[in-house]
Amino acid sequence: MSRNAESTAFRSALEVIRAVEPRVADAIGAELTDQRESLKLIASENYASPATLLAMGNWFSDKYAEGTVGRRFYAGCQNVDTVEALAAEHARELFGAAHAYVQPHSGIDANLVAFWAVLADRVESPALKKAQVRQVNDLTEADWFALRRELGNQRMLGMSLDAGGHLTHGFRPNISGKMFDQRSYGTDPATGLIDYDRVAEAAREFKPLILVGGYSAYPRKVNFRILREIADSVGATFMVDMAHFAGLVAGKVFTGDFDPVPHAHIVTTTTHKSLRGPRGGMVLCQPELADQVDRGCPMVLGGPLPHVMAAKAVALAEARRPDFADYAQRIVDNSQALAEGLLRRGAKLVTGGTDNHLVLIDVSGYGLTGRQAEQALLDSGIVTNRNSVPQDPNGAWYTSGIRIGTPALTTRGLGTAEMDQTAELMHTVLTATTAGANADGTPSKAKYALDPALADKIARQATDLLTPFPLYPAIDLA
Ligand code: DSN
Repeated sequence: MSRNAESTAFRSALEVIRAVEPRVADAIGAELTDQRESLKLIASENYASPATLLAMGNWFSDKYAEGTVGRRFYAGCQNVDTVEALAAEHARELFGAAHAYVQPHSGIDANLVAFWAVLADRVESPALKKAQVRQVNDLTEADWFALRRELGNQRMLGMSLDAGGHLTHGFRPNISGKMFDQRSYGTDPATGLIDYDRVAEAAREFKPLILVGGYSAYPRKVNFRILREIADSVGATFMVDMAHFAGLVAGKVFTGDFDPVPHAHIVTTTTHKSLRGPRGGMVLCQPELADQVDRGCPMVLGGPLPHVMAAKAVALAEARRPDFADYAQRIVDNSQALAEGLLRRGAKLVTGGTDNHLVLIDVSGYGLTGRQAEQALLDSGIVTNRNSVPQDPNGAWYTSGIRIGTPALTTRGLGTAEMDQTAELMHTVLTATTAGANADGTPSKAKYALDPALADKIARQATDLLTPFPLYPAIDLA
């Protein structure tokens, strides 16, 4: 394929769009410029390949395909069957999973599918059994009442939000926190690490139906063998949400006890973070949960997105190539180099470092809230996001942390030397930023002061750092 093919494809697409609504074409072009120019350190973002992006922009988007491969509620799904089956096959092979379901539109959707599957599999209910075999019309009012009471009174144990857990693991701003009676396990206040004895103790006391492993802001490996043993000891189903680190599992950086797939009954993920695919979700599971998982649509999901499943198939095929393992290892090398660069300059890091793709800086060490730090860094061309730290005194809105990650910059080709320079830029901004005050003189958690000339200088240095590593080098829209 000529390098020109990518430019031609995207230029032509924009020309077609521009003829209808030029402002959309302009926004798409502007987004490429912004992404090219900013130092993207958001731990959950990446850059999908041109092939993955192009697989989404076509007439697969026009097709309804409720149901699953070979068992659809619509006619004419033979080509959707092809891409869905391919994506599932690549997923099973890549992760060594017994079953893969590639329809979820996002990580939240994937988790909802998993919750449904576990409830349906585990909750003993004659009414549910009737509903499963589609004798829905035979259900009495008393059956419906029993069904709602039984499904709605189950327990979930997951990692606490401020220790790095995710909203969908039973927290109130998400439906999971309203569906389940939830309790969480935190981390050891001294080390910031998961204390598996405490998890076991909480499981013994609480007896959850589902034990959830996985995180969105924990900078360390998790021992899934131990969590499975804990789940087994209390009869819980063990679910892992590997959305953040799926790329590290795919690239065999996390193996053995640290690979969730052989240990969990059910694993959920997004496809767009370290896995570097299109925006979407996926569920992997043991054979006994497969039937329930495949009911995801229409049980909890809207119609599948065949164009995105096509892109998942492309991205998963890419992740099966040997160079993806090299990419995954470089993500972690870069993350550790970034952590070391920050530590050497005096930053305070949750757990004192990292062994995955992310680093969590406790910016209270700079006298700032997460919100002040996030904005000051953004002013300086460095895109990060604020995040709670364990026992965060500033809550989930202002926070005391900045979460950074290396999947995106690693895709661009930056290496450990550039990570050290990134640490220098971040430390310079954070040191030069001061917390502001409210009109009445009380300390503000949002206002801050940073010399605009310094912010501009850092932004220029960030752009210079990126210049040798062009994003989508083969794409020229000019
Ligand atoms: N929004 C994702 C993240 O940034 O971690 C998870 O939902």
